[in-house]
Amino acid sequence: LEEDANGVDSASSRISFQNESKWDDHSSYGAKKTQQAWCRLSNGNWALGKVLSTSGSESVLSTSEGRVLKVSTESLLPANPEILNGVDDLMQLSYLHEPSVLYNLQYRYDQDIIYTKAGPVLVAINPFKKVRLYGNDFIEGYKRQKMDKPHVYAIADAAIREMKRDEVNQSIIISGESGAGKTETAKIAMQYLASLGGGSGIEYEILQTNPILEAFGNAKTARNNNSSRFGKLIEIHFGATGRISGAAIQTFLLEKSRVVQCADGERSYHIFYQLCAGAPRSLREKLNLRKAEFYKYLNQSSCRSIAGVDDSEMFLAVMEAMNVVHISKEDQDTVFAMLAAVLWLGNISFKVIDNENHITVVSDEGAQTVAKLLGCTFDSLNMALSTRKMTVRNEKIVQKLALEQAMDTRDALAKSIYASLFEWIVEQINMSLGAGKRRTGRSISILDIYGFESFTRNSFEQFCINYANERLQQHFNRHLFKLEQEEYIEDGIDWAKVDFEDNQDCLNLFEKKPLGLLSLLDEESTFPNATDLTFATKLKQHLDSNPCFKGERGKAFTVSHYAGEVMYNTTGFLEKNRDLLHVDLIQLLASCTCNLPQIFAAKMLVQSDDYPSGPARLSGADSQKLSVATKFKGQLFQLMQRLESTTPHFIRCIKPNSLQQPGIYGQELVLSQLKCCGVLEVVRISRSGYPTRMTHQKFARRYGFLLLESVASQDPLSVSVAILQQFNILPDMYQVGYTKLFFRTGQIGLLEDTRNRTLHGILRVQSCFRGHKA
Ligand code: AOV
Ligand code: MG
Repeated sequence: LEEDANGVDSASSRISFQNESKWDDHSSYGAKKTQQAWCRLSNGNWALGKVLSTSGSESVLSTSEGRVLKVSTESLLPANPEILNGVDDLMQLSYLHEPSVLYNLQYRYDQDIIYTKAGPVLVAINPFKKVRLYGNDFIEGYKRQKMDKPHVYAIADAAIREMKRDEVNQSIIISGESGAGKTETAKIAMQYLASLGGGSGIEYEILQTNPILEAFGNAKTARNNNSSRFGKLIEIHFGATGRISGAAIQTFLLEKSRVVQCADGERSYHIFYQLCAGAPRSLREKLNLRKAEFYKYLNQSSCRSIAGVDDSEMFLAVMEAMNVVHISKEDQDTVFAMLAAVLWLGNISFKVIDNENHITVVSDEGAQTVAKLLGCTFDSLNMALSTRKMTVRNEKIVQKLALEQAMDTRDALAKSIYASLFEWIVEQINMSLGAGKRRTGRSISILDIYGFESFTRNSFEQFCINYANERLQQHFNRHLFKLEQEEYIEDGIDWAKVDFEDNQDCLNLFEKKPLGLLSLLDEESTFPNATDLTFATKLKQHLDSNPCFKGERGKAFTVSHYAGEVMYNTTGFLEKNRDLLHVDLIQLLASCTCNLPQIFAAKMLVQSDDYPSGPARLSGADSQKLSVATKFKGQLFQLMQRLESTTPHFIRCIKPNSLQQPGIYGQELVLSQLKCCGVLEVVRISRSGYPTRMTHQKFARRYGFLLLESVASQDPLSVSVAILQQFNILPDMYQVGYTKLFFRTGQIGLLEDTRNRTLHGILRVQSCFRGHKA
């Protein structure tokens, strides 16, 4: 007999399943009826076993692996009957608690069934291998409603149906940690929507935006070989006939620091390696291209290839995709020239010319190639990288740069060219997709942002990424917990409130004015003498009492995010937030004969004029604009507003292991993800809740014509009640609110079916009539 580390300390005299009520307050399964129970092992995992005996606070359990354990009775949780193994929807579980949910998901995962419903939310567990769940047969199956198992296709299909039925725009919101499968899931959803077709190949164009954006915006990180380093919202537009009429893509904050540096074992953006590996001979010669390892920006990390990925093949795919979205061959060549210019910029070297560490650019192959690719002279490039024009007391002076400053200037130029190039490509894609056209129809948006990240070293990029995830989590909470429950209460129906982890405190930590992380960062960014250390100290001074904040030693601080604690290092925060490009560089770009640098420069000048004044403006710099954090916050607010006007469909991606390997299901890891996004609570709310609701008027209008007997009073409520009676909807299955009717899952389906059948019948009769007359 083994004694488990749980200890035996309860004085209960029966199997009390103490947690039962916490998870499951209206279960009809008595504890004693269940002989099977879950117990937590000392390693944190859960084991299923048969309760052999119980005496006092101790129970003896024989596990399915043949071990016999003595455990505290209190720690036992009742197991679901076998018939419920692997149910499609966690709502169907009789006992809803951590082990039963974990087990159900694992039971399915082991059979490559990676999708499971958690009430209204689709849970998707990353298989890290090809699973046979996609393609035309499946798409057709879901379209014809011959298939009904949980699937991304089912979510996309529901979005289409609801868009048509309610005439409301829809959104598919995909969240999860880095590497959980958001981007793949977004593509699967796009595939389904694209199958609706649109004519003139627009649906194919939409799909072909993926290889382009991934090449330019994704990179290998420690968490994910194909990690999105930007956020993306794609809005697919539908015309009156229900076919695709166009699309628009909005991107958020690209991580541009990666262009000039990345952690060891990580890579810069895929496109650089693809270009080096896959450019045809003529292009190689024109751009003076070398192998990836030749370039400093690419060889500072030891990693240059990704297992199972052929960069040169990918390059062909990207070129083909660019053709599809109507980027001309000429423009493509300019794009590649800009990429080569960025790579060669990294190889530029400096020569110290005096004892004050002032430098000049070495006129070697690197600098000469950059000048040629951008279309400027070596002298003007040298000037822009080695000096800075400044106005001091109304007098224009030229300051010589020291080595450090010059290197930063060179890197700033590389980053800015790349970020502008990314933006420009997105614009070209949008033009091709008809993003600017006036729309009359409806849309479905798919949101795929960078997932929550926590590395050993976290910087400004993780700070922004995790802030975005925090906002998204709130949107999720609002829709699945707050609004849901408020609606019940407002409409006066019986409701026992369900608690959930609100992340408002953490958002306040970021957003509060004047004493929040973002405000303090902006304030510090305006002081010319501020450093990353003064910033860290300031945070500690003002925020230490905030429960979500913890000051750390030196330049670090910790934030308690909904998904866990992350320690940030403030090194580089101020500079990245200011993101200044000195006028010298903008002028250099403007003077280039190559058209892309000119376009980039023009845009930067417009942007700096965009915000002529205002509190957010950063002073002390030559080029004035909003800080990165403030701009990002604004973008996120806009995004949230846009999403608020849509009906959301949520997909939660789960990463079953951190090795990016198939077949490994880490209970602890899965559980922490389920917990932090409140999956269990969502299921609880849905199970006891009423997910379908309709106003009395709408209900009466929609189904009133199905009534077999006329109703004495024609007011919507009476008509509604008559319909409910005629269709024998059980009283348990609905509640009548002041303004709306609330239904449990599945109840409205019967009514919809009858309505559709009846309408079809009427249409057939009508067309018969017409045929007869003709
Ligand atoms: P992410 O978008 O959530 O991470 P991805 O969608 O890039 O994660 O998924 C990571 C990897 O998991 C992919 O490259 C695939 O190899 C694999 N994968 C994910 N979903 C599937 C699926 N349905 N079928 C097969 N393989 C899959 V990040 O962008 O890092 O937050 O920021
Ligand atoms: Mg991604």
